[in-house]
Amino acid sequence: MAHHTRFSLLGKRALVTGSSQGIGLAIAHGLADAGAKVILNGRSPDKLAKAAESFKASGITVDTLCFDVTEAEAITQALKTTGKTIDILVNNTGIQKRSLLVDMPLADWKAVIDTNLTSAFVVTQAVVKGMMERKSGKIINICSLMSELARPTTGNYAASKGGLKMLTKAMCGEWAKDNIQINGLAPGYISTELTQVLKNDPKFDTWIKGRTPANRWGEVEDLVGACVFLCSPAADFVNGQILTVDGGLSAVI
Ligand code: NAP
Ligand code: GCO
Repeated sequence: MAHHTRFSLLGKRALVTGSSQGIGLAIAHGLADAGAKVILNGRSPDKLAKAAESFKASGITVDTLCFDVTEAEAITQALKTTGKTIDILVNNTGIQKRSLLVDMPLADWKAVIDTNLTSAFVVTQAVVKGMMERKSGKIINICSLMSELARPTTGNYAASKGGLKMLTKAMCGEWAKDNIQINGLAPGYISTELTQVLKNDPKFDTWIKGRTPANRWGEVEDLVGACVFLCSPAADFVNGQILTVDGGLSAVI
């Protein structure tokens, strides 16, 4: 296979959940640049329209599907409406509701688990049957450094990302035989709206830059190459793995 086709996504259609901003939007751009037709997702039509505009400079037209990943009916309805084949699914949507476990409202626990973990199960269940019929598919679950390491006030989030790591392996166990590759991408600390509150805290900002061997926050672009690789033919024999992109943070103490 020629090198330029090994990493090509030409002829593939990708749905990236939670791609109206941040990591999801950067991944969507990367998949489009590699040749995929892209469907953006989020809960806000205005944010999705703005995100779609950002592709126009490259002459790329993207589709959008506006649904809340915690609403199973909305997911099924949206995918039925589009009727388009999904070859690549990136389960990217994730939120934080930070507080110590001892005082954490049950609603905050449920919201994070539903958005970060259950949604991957529900959206994937709506997409994978087509992949099984076609004997082909790529699923990327956006895990986290917190699939392995916890930090006080993020117990709900760490549990959701640890669960997503194991769901990735479970999906591999059931669908690798159908030529579907399911892998996780685990970012370290990346500068987005989700972490803005941390970056704005001089103490935390200094700590994380010192704790990360690369001595910097990650940028959303730092994740794109790894995601394109996992979505490409180059990764057809990679399955059930979690690829960590964290500037070395999880490798050293
Ligand atoms: P972000 O900037 O807050 O973006 C989150 C995206 O998810 C937005 O597009 C948001 O759009 C969408 N979203 C939120 N709730 C949704 C829902 N219920 N249904 C559909 N879309 C929803 O966050 P990010 O930093 O890019 O994070 C993206 C993923 O990377 C998450 O899974 C996160 O856990 C993971 N991650 C982030 C970091 C980091 O340091 N930033 C590190 C490791 C892993 P709307 O609000 O318009 O719906
Ligand atoms: C936090 C952060 C982390 C990052 C990321 C690290 O509160 O410590 O939000 O959870 O978002 O998941 O990989």
